[in-house]
Amino acid sequence: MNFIRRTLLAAACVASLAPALAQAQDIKPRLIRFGYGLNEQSNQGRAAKVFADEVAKRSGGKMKVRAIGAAALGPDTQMQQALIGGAQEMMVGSTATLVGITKEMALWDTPFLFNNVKEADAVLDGPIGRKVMDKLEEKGLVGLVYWENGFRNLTNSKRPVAKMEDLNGVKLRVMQNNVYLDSFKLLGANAVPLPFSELFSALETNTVDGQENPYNTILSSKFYEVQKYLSITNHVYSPWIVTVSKKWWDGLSKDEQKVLRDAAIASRDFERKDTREEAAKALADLKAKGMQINELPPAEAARMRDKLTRVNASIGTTVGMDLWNETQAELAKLRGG
Ligand code: TK8
Repeated sequence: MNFIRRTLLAAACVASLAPALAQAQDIKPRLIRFGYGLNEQSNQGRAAKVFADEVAKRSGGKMKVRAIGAAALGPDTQMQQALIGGAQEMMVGSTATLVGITKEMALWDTPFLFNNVKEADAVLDGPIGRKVMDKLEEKGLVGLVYWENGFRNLTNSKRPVAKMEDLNGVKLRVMQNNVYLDSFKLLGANAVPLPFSELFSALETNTVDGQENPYNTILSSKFYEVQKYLSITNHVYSPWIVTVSKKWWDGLSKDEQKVLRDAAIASRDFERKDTREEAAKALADLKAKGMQINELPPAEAARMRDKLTRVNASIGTTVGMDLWNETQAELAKLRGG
């Protein structure tokens, strides 16, 4: 008798506790507009969907992410302003377009900063990546995680680029960022800053001859339809960053913020894996689509690298020498130096 009573009591306790626990989570119905620049079929689009699913799952369906791609909410720079003003909740975009807001982001524009994705993950997810991300807060943005855009490579419609001089007179679209502008001017190209959303039509109408982006983007944005030559330069590793409007974020409960942080980490882990799998196959896909692909001879790659070290000095000044030196020291450590 005693045993049965105790069992019933325990069962009743558990039953009354379960809803109490769910309610203990301070989560309100929320609609989150999450903007991005690439199309739904891209690695960015796939990861945005994973983020939306993770937020729904972790909030018991109360927080709803509406992922809006193809720059339908505007190019990166416009969305950043919407986040700062509180008119949009979230976005993912290039760190390069944030440099005008937070100069420390220029660190990630350093040509040849990372030798491989292992180094990129270690620095971006470590204290240096965190420090740079936290700088956004004084400007009205909260950074959650870095996604992988990837190592950037050069395409154009004029000729294969096998040496620096081949860039002479090539009208090359670059991101809206001085490091990119200076880098490609130094290499001899006629660099033109343009938002990504205008890039396909600029290539199609020959307003520009070329551009540079990771294989994944060349594939998902169908640049192969309007670009003949792909030169493997891997000149810089480009991250994306998931950001939140600080105005909006500050009004969320701790539980709601945790849902977004955890979902962002899950989306990052999915995104990097997915991006790397796609990148590993992309070159063959691009070849099959008719692109002519060439590698730079090592001596030419070294010449470009040397030329670009001039940009490094100005990046150091822009981001601050302390941050620059800390990054170099961290990389030396990672490389076993
Ligand atoms: C997408 C961009 C893109 C970037 C660029 O919005 O602009 O070339 O590589 O990924 O952020």
